[in-house]
Amino acid sequence: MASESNTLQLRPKALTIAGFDPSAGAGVLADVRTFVAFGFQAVAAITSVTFQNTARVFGAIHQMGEAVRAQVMPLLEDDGIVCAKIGMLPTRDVVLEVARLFRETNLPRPVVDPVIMSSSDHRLMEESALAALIEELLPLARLVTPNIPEAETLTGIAITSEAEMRRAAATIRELGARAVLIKGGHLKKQKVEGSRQETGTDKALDGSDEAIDVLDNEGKVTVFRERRVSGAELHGSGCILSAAIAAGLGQGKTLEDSVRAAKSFVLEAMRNSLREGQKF
Ligand code: PXL
Repeated sequence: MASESNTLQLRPKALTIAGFDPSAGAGVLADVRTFVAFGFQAVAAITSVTFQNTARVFGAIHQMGEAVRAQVMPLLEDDGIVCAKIGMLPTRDVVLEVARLFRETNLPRPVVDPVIMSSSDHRLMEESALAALIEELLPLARLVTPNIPEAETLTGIAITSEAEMRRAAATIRELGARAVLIKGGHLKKQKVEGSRQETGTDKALDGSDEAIDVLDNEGKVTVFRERRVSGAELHGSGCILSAAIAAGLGQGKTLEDSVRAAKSFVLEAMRNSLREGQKF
């Protein structure tokens, strides 16, 4: 066991810049778990200390942008960071500092998970931070991974169908992102318009039992279809997905293959997850 931890520094590093969730379902702890599972040494900078358990968020104390920058700069002297993801960015100040870090250093282009609300509906990003994220960070991202409510906030498009997911993805690319993955897990109980599946058959789909993710990679669209995992809205699944995609990119996979591998990793995590608030 000791040799395991002693060899960590020989591994390539994956960086997360995200919030701290003490219950470990989401945020930095979920990212670190994911990076380690993909064979990376995880390094991290914390943007906000949140107070929460598996059921809900009680509050948060946000870091200053300067403190986030001060956490990352020494890591750069160590070298070896091959991939990065960005999660919760609570304030405009933090967004601007994080954007500056990626603009002014040779950090790899990050996967950006635009965390706005917790699944228990607690606001994790101040309103004024959103415009800064769009203007300053999206153009620096390799991929941005909004869920449906986040994609609606970013675009102003009400999303109730696969066609609208595609339109929103194109709109977010027009805002400056190179690639967009819209996660359709929140597209519920609406008719999802039939269109060409990866397998090539046209089919009308009921959004309540099929989850659709739309990837628009510089205009090349891939639609991922999955049977919805019953009852499960795994707290932190968005964090795990974006960390796993970053890890895939760090392993040299294409974006499409990284998303595919990340989705099966998250599905496995969901199958093994505890239900919200569950006690042993
Ligand atoms: O799942 C979104 C999320 C991301 N990051 C942190 C969180 C949450 C949700 O609660 O707490 C730190």
